[in-house]
Amino acid sequence: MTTRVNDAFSAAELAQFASDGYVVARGFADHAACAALKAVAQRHLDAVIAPVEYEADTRYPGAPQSRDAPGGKTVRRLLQAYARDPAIARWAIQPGIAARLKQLIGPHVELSQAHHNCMMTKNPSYSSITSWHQDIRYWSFERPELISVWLALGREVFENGCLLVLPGTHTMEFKAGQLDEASFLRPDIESNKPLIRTQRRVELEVGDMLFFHCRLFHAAGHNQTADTKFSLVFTYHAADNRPLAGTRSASLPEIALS
Ligand SMILES: O=C(O)CCC(=O)C(=O)O
Repeated sequence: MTTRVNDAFSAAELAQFASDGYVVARGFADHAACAALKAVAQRHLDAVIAPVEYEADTRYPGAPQSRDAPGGKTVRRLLQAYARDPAIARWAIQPGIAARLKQLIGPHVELSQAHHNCMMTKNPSYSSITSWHQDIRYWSFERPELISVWLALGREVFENGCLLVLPGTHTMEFKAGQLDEASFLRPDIESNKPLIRTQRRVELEVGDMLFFHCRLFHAAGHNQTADTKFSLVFTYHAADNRPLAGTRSASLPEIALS
């Protein structure tokens, strides 16, 4: 697996993560590595290899009402990516990712198999909108300090539903009334509107990798292009930040990075 020679964030990149809650490692993976991972994903998508999440399962705005509705069985995520293929597993725990995560969360890093751990497959014909949310809302760890790493296997732009982020929200406090019953940020509330206007598009080229904090509010739109958008996403935490016993976060063994 070839990654860029400089396997560390610069001081400026670390400062950006601290203030904005995200940073992009541009050109992290070479095109051949991305093509190989995408070929695995395409094979699993074509054969609908379980476990998968269908568009209908998301219940997001614009999603088909049921698996039997038109487009209901469009695959939105190939789940359990780490266990799907040795090439994907090698990708997830490679030294270049470990080195950067150690800079961000400390010397001992683990991958959570319970969260993200998926290949996103945003389909051009049927893709729903993901509203503003923090990933931590359904995760249960001793500390809300996890980082997700999002690899673009193709170009990600507004038109195919790239991620949108609200910079700095990973350190802000929110009142219950600002969120709906599913903990999405309410766009209809006056006090949320200035914050939502601060949104930035995280547009990525093939091989770019986004690192983002689990408290960072983010969203994404439809894929309005002709091609499926493939993104490989894993979540990591410090080894001393344990998943809480009995919760979904503790349902699968952690994978230690060396
Ligand atoms: O629709 C997307 O690509 C965004 C997915 C996302 O935000 C998530 O899974 O947390």
